[in-house]
Amino acid sequence: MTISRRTILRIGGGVLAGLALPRLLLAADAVEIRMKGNADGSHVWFDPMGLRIEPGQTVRWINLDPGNSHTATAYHPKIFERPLRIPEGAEPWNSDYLLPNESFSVTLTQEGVYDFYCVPHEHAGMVGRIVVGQPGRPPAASVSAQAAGGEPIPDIALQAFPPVDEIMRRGIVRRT
Ligand SMILES: [Cu+2]
Repeated sequence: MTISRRTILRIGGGVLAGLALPRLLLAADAVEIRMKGNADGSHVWFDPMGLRIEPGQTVRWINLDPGNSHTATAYHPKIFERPLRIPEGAEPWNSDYLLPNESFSVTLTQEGVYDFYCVPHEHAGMVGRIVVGQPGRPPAASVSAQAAGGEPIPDIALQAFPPVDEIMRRGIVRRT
């Protein structure tokens, strides 16, 4: 996995230190996930919130919400001690706060199901799921969603993840 971002880490850069080496990347073939919000900020979401890609493809999150900062953060014990919801052995990521029009990219090489969230809006259900290749078995989510220590995942977020089979069938799942 490679991690890149176009902007300097502003907040909490220490959290990322040691997790992965950022490098610049031309992500021309990246699949885009947009961070969106409505005008009064009462609804925020990832668009799409479910995505299927092939191993080695790059996902690029871009904040197209003029009124909010957002993050794309993997559920992983190494990042804020959250439950593991990406494949075992896969490197977790944390975009840190993206201001409007900032973006962040991750290349996912390992097959499986990757769940991520927005740090300030997880409690508003701002989560997403990426399926890479053919997931071998149900995501860690279904067996150990609350197994790790740290803050449990709120119900509104748990209910927002699109089902894996729907992502496999449709390729892209948008907020309804
Ligand atoms: Cu957000």
